[in-house]
Amino acid sequence: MSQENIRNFSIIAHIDHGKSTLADRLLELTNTIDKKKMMPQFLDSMDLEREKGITIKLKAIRMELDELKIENLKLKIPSSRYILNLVDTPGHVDFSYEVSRSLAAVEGTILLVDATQGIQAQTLANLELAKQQNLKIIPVVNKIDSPIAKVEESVDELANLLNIMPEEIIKISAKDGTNVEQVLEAVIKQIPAPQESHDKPFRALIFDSEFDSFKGVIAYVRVVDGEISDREKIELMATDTPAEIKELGYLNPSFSAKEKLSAGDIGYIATGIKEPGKVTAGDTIIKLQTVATRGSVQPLPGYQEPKPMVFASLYPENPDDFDILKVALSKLKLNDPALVFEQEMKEALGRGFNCGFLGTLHIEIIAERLEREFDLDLVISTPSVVYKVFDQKDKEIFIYSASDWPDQSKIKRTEEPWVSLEVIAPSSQMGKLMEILKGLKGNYIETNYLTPERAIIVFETPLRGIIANLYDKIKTASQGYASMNYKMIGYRPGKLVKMEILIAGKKEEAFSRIVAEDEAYSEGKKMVEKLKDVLPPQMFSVALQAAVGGKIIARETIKAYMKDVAGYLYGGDITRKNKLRNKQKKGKKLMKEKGRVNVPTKAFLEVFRA
Ligand SMILES: Nc1nc2c(ncn2[C@@H]2O[C@H](COP(=O)(O)OP(=O)(O)OP(=O)(O)O)[C@@H](O)[C@H]2O)c(=O)[nH]1
Ligand SMILES: [Mg+2]
Repeated sequence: MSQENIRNFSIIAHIDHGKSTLADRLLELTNTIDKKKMMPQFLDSMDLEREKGITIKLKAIRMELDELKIENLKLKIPSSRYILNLVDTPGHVDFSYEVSRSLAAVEGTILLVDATQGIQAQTLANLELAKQQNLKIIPVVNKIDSPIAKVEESVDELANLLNIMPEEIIKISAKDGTNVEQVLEAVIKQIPAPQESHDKPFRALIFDSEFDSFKGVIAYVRVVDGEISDREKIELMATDTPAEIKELGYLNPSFSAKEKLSAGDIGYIATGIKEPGKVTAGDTIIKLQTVATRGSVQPLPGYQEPKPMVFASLYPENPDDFDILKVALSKLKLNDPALVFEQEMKEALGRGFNCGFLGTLHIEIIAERLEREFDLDLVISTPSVVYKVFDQKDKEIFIYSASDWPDQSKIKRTEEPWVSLEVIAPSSQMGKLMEILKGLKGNYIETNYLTPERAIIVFETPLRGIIANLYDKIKTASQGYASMNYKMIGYRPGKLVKMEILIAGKKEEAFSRIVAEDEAYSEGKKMVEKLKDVLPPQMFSVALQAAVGGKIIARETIKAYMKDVAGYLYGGDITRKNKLRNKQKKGKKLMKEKGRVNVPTKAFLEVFRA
């Protein structure tokens, strides 16, 4: 097929504005998925995505339109065959790197705004990303079927933002399908076809990848120039890795093997490479070069490295699982290149990794994926930003994890990262939100108005306060109508101390966190109360304490409980019951001696979410 008839596009929006639901309707209109297999948010294929009701991963899928479908749908476009490559993207801010990688693979994007919500923080942030790529933008207002939709208001807001006429905005219901044909028409009419470049040497951009134990690393690619067949040898430019293609083809939605991929196509290449670290998002795949051709093909621009905002340490609960965790992280990184990790060693915890994430939801998702996909039980430290500590000689040290915090006597002064925070909200909710923002101890900067009804509050504040669940607080206070975004602005002085948690008298390093000196007492109290809630009942009573510089500042106790392990063995064999009870007694004694309380991964996640 000629490149003229290919359209590559993504759907971008704030979280929950209906991207995946619109994708469903497009898949249906183009008969891409068998009706029997169709289900809501079809492209959210990960269990975690379905459970949480959010998209986590970008997802590419190829759709086809032919003359017959065009006639049946009465589409006002030239009758022909078209290939439509759609990339669905996540809306949550923690997964914005997925969005930026998707945008580099396409020529245009649908910008969706939920009419019940209006423009939100990630509408603006993702629009900015699309503009940087010079993409054609198709503005669409969704959820017009909803009784609480403010359709005309949302249309005006969006027209204002894009500086276009309101008539240019398509009004749809992705849920019931109203006007979705118009979106399809706009994609074909307005989004430019990929530029003709068949004759150039083959170059493909890796925008995503995953590990397959049989086919090795599978790279998801956008072919930029030339073409490649399924029997050819390739090389990955960044890591200088040669490979022999095992298979290539399209995604619709499973792997559909083909003989070749050509310029303009979006598809996959199974590389056979077994070392996950050799394949990186943003790298360029070219044909294996000869001595004569080496150096003649230039790499594609690739991606800007994502900047991790929060750091947390991950340790396997069972130290023997360290190697499994190591492999798991590198396999996961293929599928989530925003994750960064570095090996570390802690006295109390053994060998583990200090990992960088884009936000706390990102940590939660990675932890859950490690548990589910690799069957690992983890110990996760409380997430932290990167602090700067100056020693008595005023030498600066970067601190990535609370457990590296020096003894207070060695510290001359401390600094922490600040961000510029933007909260977008209906003007009527400004009061409530200002209350929350004031609690952050930052500086109010200004309020700007998108429209008379919708304002953007700008605040400067320590990043520390944002990762402590500001997102949820803002959502709750505004019944979901406000949203936020933030940018790093640099380091500023702050009086910080390390707070430690003792469980049954023993320091649990993973719960240590850095807090502002004047908040240590309230933070400590909050933390032991939360721990009391989330720790599973123990067989002996357990003291929970918070301490700063060795001084206890808060305390709670979990009362002992007696579990009858033999209770379920009703009737019959009394000797078996006694045996079990004796075993329990022994276990209890052992645990008491060790003074260890088993803290499940879920409890770590619950505590840092508090
Ligand atoms: N009433 C109504 N609800 C809709 C419409 N489109 C989507 N929804 C609902 O909005 C919610 C979010 O839809 P999704 O399609 O998952 O939104 P998304 O933008 O893909 O969300 P993320 O990928 O997590 O950012 C779901 O409950 C949908 O059923 C619509 O046109 N009308
Ligand atoms: Mg989605």
